[in-house]
Amino acid sequence: MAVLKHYLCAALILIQFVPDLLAASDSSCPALAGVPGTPGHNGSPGRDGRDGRDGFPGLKGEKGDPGIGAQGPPGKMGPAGLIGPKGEKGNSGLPGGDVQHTLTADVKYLTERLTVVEKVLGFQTFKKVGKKYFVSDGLVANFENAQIFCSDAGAKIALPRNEDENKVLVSMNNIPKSMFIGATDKEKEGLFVDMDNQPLTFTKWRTNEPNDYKDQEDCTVAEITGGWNDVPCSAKVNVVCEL
Ligand code: GN1
Ligand code: CA
Ligand code: CA
Repeated sequence: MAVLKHYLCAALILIQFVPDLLAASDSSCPALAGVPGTPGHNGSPGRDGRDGRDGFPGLKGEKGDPGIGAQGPPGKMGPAGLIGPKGEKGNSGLPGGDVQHTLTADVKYLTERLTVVEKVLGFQTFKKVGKKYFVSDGLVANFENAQIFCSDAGAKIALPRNEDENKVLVSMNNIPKSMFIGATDKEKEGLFVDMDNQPLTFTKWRTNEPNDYKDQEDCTVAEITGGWNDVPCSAKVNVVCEL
């Protein structure tokens, strides 16, 4: 019965807008907390606060998020800085005289080589071996005319100074299968020298040569086999010059 009474009182409280019912049952309900009233209206705003005191900045804010725009163009060049300290002394260069000397020597060498090459290009055939060129216009003549021909061309009659040169020279042989070389024993029989009267530093005499056949052979030929033979200077053979 007491439980039922409690429920009834609770129902009466909920329908408090019926004050008579609430009053009639008030004397017989147990004490219960009242329902809160509705909140009151806000009061009027207070007065503005005082400014903060200088020298006491507020707390630092949080770091902002990175920007999302593209990188801008480089800024203008800054102004020149102060002049720095004096640098160390540089290495000494080549003396001017040495540079001049080297250049002069180079020009001289190149000029000489160009002169040689231009002469070579004036011949019908030529072969190079080392720095030497053997040249020919297909002339067949005696030794005297061979010398004149080569001299007129600004060259010398061919004289191989080593095996390589000898091979290249005889490879230019044609009919009559031999060519004069610049070696004679005109001055002293049996002593062959070059056109500057210097002893030969390379020879390729055939077996039993030089034999001064019939005491009439003071000039020399290189035969197609590569061997050398002394012959009369009046013989007519191929003429090859060297540059
Ligand atoms: C040649 O061809 P012959 O025998 O007359 C040559 C000589 C050689 C000789 C060797 C102009 O004389 O120089 O010593 O063969 N003459 C000529 O047998 O080439
Ligand atoms: Ca001789
Ligand atoms: Ca001979």
